[in-house]
Amino acid sequence: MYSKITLSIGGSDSGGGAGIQADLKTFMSLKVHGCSVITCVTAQNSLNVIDVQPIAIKTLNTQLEALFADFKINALKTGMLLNEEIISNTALKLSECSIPKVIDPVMFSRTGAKLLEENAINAYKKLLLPQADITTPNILEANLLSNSEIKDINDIEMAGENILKYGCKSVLIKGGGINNLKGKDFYIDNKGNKYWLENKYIDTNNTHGSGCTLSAAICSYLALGIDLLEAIKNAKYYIEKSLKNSYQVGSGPGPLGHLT
Ligand code: PXL
Repeated sequence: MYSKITLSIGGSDSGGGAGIQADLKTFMSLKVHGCSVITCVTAQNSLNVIDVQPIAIKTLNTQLEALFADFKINALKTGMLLNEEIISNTALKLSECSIPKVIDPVMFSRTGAKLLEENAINAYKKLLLPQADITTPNILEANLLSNSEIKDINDIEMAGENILKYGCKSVLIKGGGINNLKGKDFYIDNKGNKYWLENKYIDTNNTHGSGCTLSAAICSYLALGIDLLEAIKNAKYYIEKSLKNSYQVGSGPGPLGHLT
């Protein structure tokens, strides 16, 4: 128990539903030891993101250096990286370690709140996607990474192929942003495999942090030594259970219930 170590590099959600807070809850629930490197601090509740402040680059780097100097990290994920400078510094540090990397290209929350500066998308394409074992965009993020306007299943498959060209080993496009694709995600990898992965759709408004939780769960299962496709299937089932346990705290969408 807790013999494997995971790392989340991302933003703090003061509301406790997404970001680093969701990741640490996921790590604990899946029985790995979670470390965190904070990239930015959001001031948000269940209704709004009110403010975002980046962490100083020196502080970003010293957090990463402290961890890599001592812990044997088994797998890592990135979440909200906010701007080009944070992406390029993170990418440089990550290029020095060869552990499984889950890149959640956080640009928009599922509800459409903007979480990445516009000029930073190229930095994702050039610096982080080539290092990804898997990247997990939602529909809005897949649109930006593939210059498309996804409307249906065919568009998703095309977008997956285009995102793969940036050098990531695999892509999981989350269908949840499209009405008849809830619970369905498209997986494609650089070995020619393509699958639609489907779970039971859980009808709840309390989905805040579901993207963060999915990538943190994939990261946990990879740290535990499970193969990528199995790790994704396990993570999707974990999301299904956490959505069943989700709850409302403020007057907007509530978080997942991570203890399953
Ligand atoms: O769900 C993406 C996300 C990631 N990181 C932080 C967030 C959010 C969404 O609100 O707040 C810190």
